[in-house]
Amino acid sequence: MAFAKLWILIGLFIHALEYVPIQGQDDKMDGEAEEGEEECRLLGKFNLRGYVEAEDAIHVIGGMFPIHFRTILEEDPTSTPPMSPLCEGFNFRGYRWVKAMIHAINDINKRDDILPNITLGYQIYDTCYTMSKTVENSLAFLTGQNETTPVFRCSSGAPLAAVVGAGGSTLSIASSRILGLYYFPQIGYASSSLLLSDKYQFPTYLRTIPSDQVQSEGMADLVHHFGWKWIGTIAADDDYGKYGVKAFKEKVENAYTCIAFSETIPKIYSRAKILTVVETVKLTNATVIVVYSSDIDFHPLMEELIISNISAKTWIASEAWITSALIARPEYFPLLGGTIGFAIKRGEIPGLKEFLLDLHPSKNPDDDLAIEFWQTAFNCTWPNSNVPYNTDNRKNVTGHENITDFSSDQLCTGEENLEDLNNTYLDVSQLRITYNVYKAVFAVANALELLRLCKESGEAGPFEPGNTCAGIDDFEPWQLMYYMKNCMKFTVLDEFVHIDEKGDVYTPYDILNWQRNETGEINFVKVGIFNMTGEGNKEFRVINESIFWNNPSEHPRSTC
Ligand code: TCR
Repeated sequence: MAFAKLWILIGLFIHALEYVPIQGQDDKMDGEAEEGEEECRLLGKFNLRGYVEAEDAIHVIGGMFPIHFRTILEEDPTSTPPMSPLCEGFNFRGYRWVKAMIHAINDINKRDDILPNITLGYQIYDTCYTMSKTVENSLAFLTGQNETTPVFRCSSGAPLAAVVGAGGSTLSIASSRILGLYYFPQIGYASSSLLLSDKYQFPTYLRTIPSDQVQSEGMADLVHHFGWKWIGTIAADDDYGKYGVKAFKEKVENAYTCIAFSETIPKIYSRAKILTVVETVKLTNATVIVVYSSDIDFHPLMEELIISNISAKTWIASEAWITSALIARPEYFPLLGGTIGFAIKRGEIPGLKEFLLDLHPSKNPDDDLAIEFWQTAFNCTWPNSNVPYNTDNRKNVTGHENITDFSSDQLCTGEENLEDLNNTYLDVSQLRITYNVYKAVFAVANALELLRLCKESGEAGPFEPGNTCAGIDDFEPWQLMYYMKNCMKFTVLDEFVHIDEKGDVYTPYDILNWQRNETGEINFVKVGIFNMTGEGNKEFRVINESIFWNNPSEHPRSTC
């Protein structure tokens, strides 16, 4: 036990030393030779870099994912140089998204009908679900880390083609403001805020998830369909929650339908603020409540709602929590049973399950994420590893002021079996955002392929002067952006994908309802669909009889 802890402490120490400050250019200006200059150095520890064995040109696709839930909040030091914060709280779902990106890249590399003889690599950063890390990551992508002026490639010389990410809308907005300055292509897989459709502000942002304009319209149609008149709203305090609810209100309010209350869930945990939301929910006579939030932000409120024994409400879920394993727990069913919500299109990714299972810490001793995954999943400590295990530094949440170290006394044996794990990482039954990640990688590959074919075809190209083409080994980000903006029609896994000139897609939503099966688990039962096209044509269908209601009066009457 003591032994295991010692390793963890040493690990933490090494961890701190390994940080390469972004302000570290001063040294460089003095003309000092940089150690490992040829190598792409990465900020922080939990970053991935992969170059698949390459004979020809390598193009790198950047990625940003929430592999951890948060950074460790610390007082700003004023007597020491600023350091990038450490992250904690391993996010199995985010890690699955990372794996889906790598799997997509491997699939493209295996094919010879797309980018033949060109090998794609990846450079993936952990956003830790925070703004500061995301901004840091975006700068690292642009500067290749060591230089102040963007070079669009890491210092190994491999060109960075585009960035996939960055998870939540607020993070994508922050990174897109930086990447957009240099006309650097970015494609999101989960950021659905309507703000991102504004091409004046975000000229180089595209996405594989529909804008929340569509979802909010669907929610309003749902409310009108059931004739509910008195609706409460709860939003996460970010660009997803706030703008999602704003659009919903604009669409739902009419002579018959009114908003009973509008609450926000704080971004930084505050029990006092959460309790005011609970109080509002308790006192309101609205029986229908819309929650626009990610599961991560909604969870602390959920915990308090459960304690206060609120029941007989119908919850309308936004896409980010409707199928979340963090929220869809049997113990929450008394409160949340009967929830109705919108889920983006589901997909199957051949070979993903096998790829997810193909993970073992002993495969690569430098793969810190694999070690952290193993330790967290199996509640053990990997022998001789430096990887900190599941520490929780949050203040107030756990009631502890100090670092809580949950390191396990148990050493991992390596014999633990992934297939025994009942964990969201391996659950491939609801691939929605994961599927979007896969599509996003293909969108980039498709643009690269068009850029490559331009020269090959010998025909006139789109670039001035002289209608030229760009070369696949030597192009500027804005040239790739030309293809990402104008030519985003392609097929992935037999699905036709069209990303329009605003960077938006229109894919249908499933309307899901939470019901319990015989074994007490929650099933997401499809009770309808909502589909809207770019031209505003829409289709809304709900099968009333197949819905399970939480209210004693079955189909609730939410009246004033
Ligand atoms: N858009 C949210 C983030 C988000 C998400 C999710 C996060 C969505 N769906 C699923 C985790 C899991 C939808 C945003 O911020 O735009």
